Amino acid sequence: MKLTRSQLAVYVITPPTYPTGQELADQVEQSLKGGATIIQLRRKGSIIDPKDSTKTITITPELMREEALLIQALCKQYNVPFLIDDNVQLAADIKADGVHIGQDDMPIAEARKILGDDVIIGLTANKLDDAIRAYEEGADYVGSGAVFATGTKNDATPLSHKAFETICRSIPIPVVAIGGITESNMDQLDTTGLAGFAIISDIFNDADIETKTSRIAQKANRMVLPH
Ligand code: TZP
Ligand code: MG
Repeated sequence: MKLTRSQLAVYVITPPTYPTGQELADQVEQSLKGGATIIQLRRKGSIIDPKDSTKTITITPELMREEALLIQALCKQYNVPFLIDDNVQLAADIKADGVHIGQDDMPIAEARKILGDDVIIGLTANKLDDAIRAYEEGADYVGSGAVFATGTKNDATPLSHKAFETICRSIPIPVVAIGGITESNMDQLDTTGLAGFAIISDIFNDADIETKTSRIAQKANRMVLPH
């Protein structure tokens, strides 16, 4: 099977900030040591230079590819799937395990044609009808949120607990929660039927990424038993 529910439990997404390259890969490795069960490389445009906040570093295709290859090698070592956000062509070129695409990105059918049946395709679906369509069109899992307020994605629309639970219970493919999830609030999603927790800032803002991830993994693994 290309993706099991338990592989989605601790879904770690790279931050839209510094660092880049090897330093980013080192941080991702800390999360893998702590128990990340799947990794998504997510890069958007440019990021702020930590040495000078008035400057930005552009995420060029070359840098993105370099980061993808570094993180892919780590994921192989830790035996967890490696996904790329948005960039279906890069995923195909380097034979990533999967992609995560949004409602405004490439349609699933087109991504499937490029990637083939063995590659994981995850879709963002924040509305019930989008989630049902994602399932019908062949997505392997759905990401839904924002389940809590988040400062990481400006346009993330908040989803009520009930609406999130309804999505989880209405489709046979796994649903991952995203948006504002922390070690302290993740318990609130217990009993929704979710498959996993997708997290950026609570993990990468911590000085000890490995220990933070392992506490999250302990909680997640108690809550997201396959059913
Ligand atoms: N999609 C919906 S909310 C979000 C994304 C990518 C950001 C999640 O980041 P954080 O820091 O875990 O809230
Ligand atoms: Mg996208």
